[in-house]
Amino acid sequence: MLRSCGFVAASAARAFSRHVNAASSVPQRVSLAESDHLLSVDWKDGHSSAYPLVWLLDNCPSRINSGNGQRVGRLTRRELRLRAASVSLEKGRLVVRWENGELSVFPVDWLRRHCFSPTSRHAFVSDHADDAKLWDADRIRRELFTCAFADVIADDAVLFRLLFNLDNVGICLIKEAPKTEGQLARLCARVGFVRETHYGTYFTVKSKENPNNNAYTSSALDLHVDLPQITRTPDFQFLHCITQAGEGGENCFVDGFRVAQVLRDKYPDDYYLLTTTKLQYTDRGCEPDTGLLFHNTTMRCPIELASNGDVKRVYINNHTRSSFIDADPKKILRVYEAWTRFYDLSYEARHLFRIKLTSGDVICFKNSRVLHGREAFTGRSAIERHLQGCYMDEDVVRSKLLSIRDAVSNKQQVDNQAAA
Ligand code: OGA
Ligand code: NM2
Ligand code: ZN
Repeated sequence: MLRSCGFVAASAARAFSRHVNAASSVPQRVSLAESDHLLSVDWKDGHSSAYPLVWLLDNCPSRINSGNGQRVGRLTRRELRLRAASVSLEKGRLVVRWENGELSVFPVDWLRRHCFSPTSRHAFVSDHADDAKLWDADRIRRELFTCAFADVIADDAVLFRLLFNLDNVGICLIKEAPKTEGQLARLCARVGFVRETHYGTYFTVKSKENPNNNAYTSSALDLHVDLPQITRTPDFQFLHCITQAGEGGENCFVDGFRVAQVLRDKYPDDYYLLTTTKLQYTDRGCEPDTGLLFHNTTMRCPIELASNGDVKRVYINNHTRSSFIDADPKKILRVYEAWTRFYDLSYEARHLFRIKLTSGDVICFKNSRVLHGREAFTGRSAIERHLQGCYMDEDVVRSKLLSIRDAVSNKQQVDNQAAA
């Protein structure tokens, strides 16, 4: 039996749901601030929340289809300034009687979860791997979430922890999968569905004749993310090792967000260049199995920032980077310096996590954040080494996470009580 560990182990489910403790969802006082069209709630833990009246009316449970959670109808202009005739706390619920006679009843824990305070809003919108979960080689060697394939297939709690770590840490290892093609399909069916690309729903990574991609040779692959040359670059990648090379074929992984952070702190000018200069990525060829011709090209910054300045994605791939650089010729040398600096930092031993997959391993990683590479393989290995790969979108992964979160968390609480 494989012992699974990780950044977030037994308490993953609990930690994942934004924590609202008992005292925080007990309201002590509600009041109206008519002039601001606000309703205030003072909570037992000392926190106060202000809710816009128009927002309460918009979110009145009677205006939401309780079966599917979707909003029915929409606010009219006349309703925007509708006043509340009275507000009260009744049986642990907030009751608003509106001037037009309508009544809205809100569960108080729902209100607390939807508080407009900056921290609460941040928790809603933040899509960034928080700094605490960035990793270097030592940390990921110690804490890589590892589990058995059969457990992922059979047990929602293991699947939850796998996906949680995948989403938040960016890399996980599944061991002991059967050593045949088709296992990724079983894994992906557990999560949702696969992201297809022109390389096929599932692609075979082998040394091939007339390779239409450097991945399909026995040469080394520089650290990269897959497919920055298509606009919707896949979010997650799964590689199932069916046969490993005797000699060579090791993989390496780097937390691209961590490297971007170091670059920002130590070489801000390089960071500025990589976050503002658009490079071209191109992929042109034909898929032998289907005869499908493809020609994709993008222009994008190697480090993509969110509107709040957080790193959102990295698009680093020296194999598919093509010729065009959208910059003044006098600046081009500096762009190459910055690009090279990102690679040099990535290849530093402190950042580089090396692992030789063995037959039956499935390595899962966030293609938007984690760079991967491989060493060359030779001799008989050049014929034998065989991986199967596929991609998945973040919506699919997050959807599964949220769908099983409550059940996993409830079951864990019941198990904990039974064990106590
Ligand atoms: C790829 C790739 C890694 C490997 O196919 O894009 O990075 O180990 N392969 O062959
Ligand atoms: N493969 C493995 O972006 C790339 O070209 C990486 C993708 C061929 C699907 C390789
Ligand atoms: Zn790759």
